Amino acid sequence: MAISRRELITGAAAGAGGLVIGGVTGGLIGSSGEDGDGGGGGASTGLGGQADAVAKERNLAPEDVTRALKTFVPPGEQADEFFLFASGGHSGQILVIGVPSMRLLKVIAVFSPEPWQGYGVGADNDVILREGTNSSATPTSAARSPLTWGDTHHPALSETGGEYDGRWIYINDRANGRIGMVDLRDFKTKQLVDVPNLDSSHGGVFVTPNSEYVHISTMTPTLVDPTKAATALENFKTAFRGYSSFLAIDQANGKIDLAKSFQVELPPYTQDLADSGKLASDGWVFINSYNSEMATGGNMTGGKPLEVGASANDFDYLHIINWKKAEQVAASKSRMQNGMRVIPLDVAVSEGILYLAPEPKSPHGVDVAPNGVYLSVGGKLDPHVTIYSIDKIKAAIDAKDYEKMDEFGVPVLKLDSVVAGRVEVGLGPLHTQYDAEGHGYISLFLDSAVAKFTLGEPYFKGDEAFKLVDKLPVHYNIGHLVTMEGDTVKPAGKYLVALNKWSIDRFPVVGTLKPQNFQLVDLTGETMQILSDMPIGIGEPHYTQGIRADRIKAWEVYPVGTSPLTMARDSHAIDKGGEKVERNGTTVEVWGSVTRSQFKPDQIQAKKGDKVILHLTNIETTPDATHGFSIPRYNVNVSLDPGEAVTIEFTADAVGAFAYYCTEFCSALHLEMQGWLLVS
Ligand code: CUK
Ligand code: CUA
Repeated sequence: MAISRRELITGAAAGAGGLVIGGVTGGLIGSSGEDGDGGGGGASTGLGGQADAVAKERNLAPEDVTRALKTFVPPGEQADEFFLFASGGHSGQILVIGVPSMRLLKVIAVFSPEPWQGYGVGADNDVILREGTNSSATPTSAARSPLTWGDTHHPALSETGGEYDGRWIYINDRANGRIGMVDLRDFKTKQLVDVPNLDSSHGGVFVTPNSEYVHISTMTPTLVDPTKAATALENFKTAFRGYSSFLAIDQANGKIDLAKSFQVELPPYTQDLADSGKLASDGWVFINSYNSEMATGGNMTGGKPLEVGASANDFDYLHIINWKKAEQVAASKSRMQNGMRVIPLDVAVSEGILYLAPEPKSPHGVDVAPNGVYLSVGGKLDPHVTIYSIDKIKAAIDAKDYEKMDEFGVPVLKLDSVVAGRVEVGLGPLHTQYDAEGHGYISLFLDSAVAKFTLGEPYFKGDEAFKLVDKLPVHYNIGHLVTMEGDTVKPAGKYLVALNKWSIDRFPVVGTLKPQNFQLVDLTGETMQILSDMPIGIGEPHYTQGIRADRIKAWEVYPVGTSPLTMARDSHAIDKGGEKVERNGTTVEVWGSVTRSQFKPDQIQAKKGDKVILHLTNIETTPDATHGFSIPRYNVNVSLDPGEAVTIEFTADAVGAFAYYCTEFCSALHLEMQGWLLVS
C-alpha cells in the first residue's frame, strides 16, 4: 500500500504499510535548526520500528529525517510544487529543477548545441543558432564566427499583471550580448537575438509586468566606432556607451521584434544587474552600476589594476529609467544605430527619462519588492543593504532634488532624499528576494550566508522596520538566491534556494573542477533551515526563478506534423502513407515517416555531391514515443518527439554506405530501427 507524504506527516496512515507513525508530529517536525554538520547522527528519530533502524544504520539525526520527509517524493508521485528555471552558466543552457525534491528534470538547449534534443546538430533548428550570431548587430561583431556557446546568467519568465504566466522564458548570454527565447509549451528555444549595440550583457533580463518588453543592457560598455580601437581606452568617455534595451515581445508567440524595440543610451559606466518596477513603480526600470570611475586597467604600463581603479569611489550610480516615457520618445526622437532605435543620452536627460542615485561601495543587484515601493541594493564592499523607495525617488525627481549632474549631464538625486532604510546584514551583500510578508532575503557572498531582514511600511512599522531578523550560513560563497515567485507581485515564499559558487567539502571529490551547490532552504519556520544540497556539475548558474508548477501547461505530444520552429503543421509533414522520394537534377528529396520501429524509406540512394533533403515526421501520438535520427559521419543527430516534423539538409560529400539509425531506445525492435544512406 502506498502512503503519501501528506498522510505520513499528518499521521492519517498510521499503522499502514508496516511503518510506525507515532511520534512524527512531536519533537520531530520542526526540530533543530542546525545545518546538519553537527552531531546527533544515529540518534532516535522518534519514528520507531523500521524507520528508526534505517536512520541509525545511515547515521541520520532526527533533523535529517525531518528534512527527508519535507523533500522526499515517493516513486511515481509528481509532488514537486515548484519548478526552478536556472541559468546553466557556461553551458549556455537552462536547467529545470523540481522543488522541493531538487531533481533535475530537464536541460533546455539555448546557446550551445545539444545532441539529445537534436539542437544545432543538423536539423532545421540550426537556423536558431545561426541567426543568433548576427555580424551586423554590433559594430565590433563583424569578425565573429558563429558562436556555439553562451554564458547564461539571468532567466526571466514572462508575466501577466506582475505574476508569472508560464508562457515563455528569456535568458541572456553575458559573454556576447545576446538573448534567447524559450517557448514553455514544448520547452524549446525558438529564437536567439544578437542584440544591436551590445557586445556583452548583464542588466536584466527581466520582463515588464505585462511582458510588453524584455530588458537587457550592456555590461562593459560598447565601443561605438570599432575602427578607433587602438586609442579607444584613452578616449574612453567619448568612445564608449552603455545601452539599456527594451526588446518588444510579440504577444502571439513570445518572439522579440527588433523593429518595435528601442534602447536608451547610457554613460559608459559598467551597468550591472537590473530589475523592472511593478505596481507602485510600474513604468520604471532600475539598473545598478559599478566602475563609475571608468577605470580601464593598464597594470603593465604603470596604471592601476582594473579592480583597484574600479573601486576607488565611495559611490556608484543606480540608474533610474522611465520606460513608459522612453517608449513615446523613441517614436519621435531616436536615431537608428545598427538596426535599433536609440534614444541619445542628451535626449534621455532632457526628456526626463534617465536619472541617477548614489549607491554605496561597489554595488551589486537591485531588486524590487513585491509592492513595487522598495528596491534593495547590495554593496559588495558595504555591510549594509540600502533600500530605496520609489515614492521618495519620484518626489526627488519632481523637486529636482539633485546632488549634482554627473560628467555626462545626468542628474544625480540626493542619496538621503531617496533612501528609505539601511540594514546592516553582513559582508558582501549581493542579491535580494522577497516573501509576501515584507521580508527580504539577501545573499552575503563574503559571509557565505543568507540574511533575512524586514522592509518598512506597510509591512513593518517603527522599530520593527528595516531590521535584521535571521541569518543562515550556506556552503559556500553564495551568489544569487531565489524564493519561490520571489520577484513577482505575489511571492509564494516557502522555499529559498541558495546558489553557492563553491562546494569544497560538501560532495565527493570528482576532480579539480568542483560542482556548484544549490542549497534548498525551508522558509516556513521561525528560522531558516537548510533542507538539502544539490550538486550542479554543469557551468556556473547565476540566477534562477522559481515558479508554481501548476502555472506551466506544457504539451505532452505535438499534433502530428508540427514543426517546433513554428509550432504549426510543417508544410513538408506527412501522414502515414505519404512517404515518397523525388530526384530533381542533383537534389534528392525525401518525405519520410518515423514510427516504432521503422524509418520509411529505409534505403536512400544518392550520388556524391548531391544535395540531400530529408523531411521526417514522427507520426506517433503516444507520449514519450520519441525517436532519434542519426547519420554517422555526417554530424547529424535529430530528435523526433512524438508528432514532430524535422527537415535535414546536407551535401552528400562522403561516399559509402551509412547506416542511419534511431538514437532513442524506443521499442523492443529499436536496434532494428535503421536504414541505409548509399552515396556512390
Ligand atoms: S550576477 Cu552572478 S552572482 Cu551575473 Cu546575476 Cu550576481
Ligand atoms: Cu525509434 Cu529507437
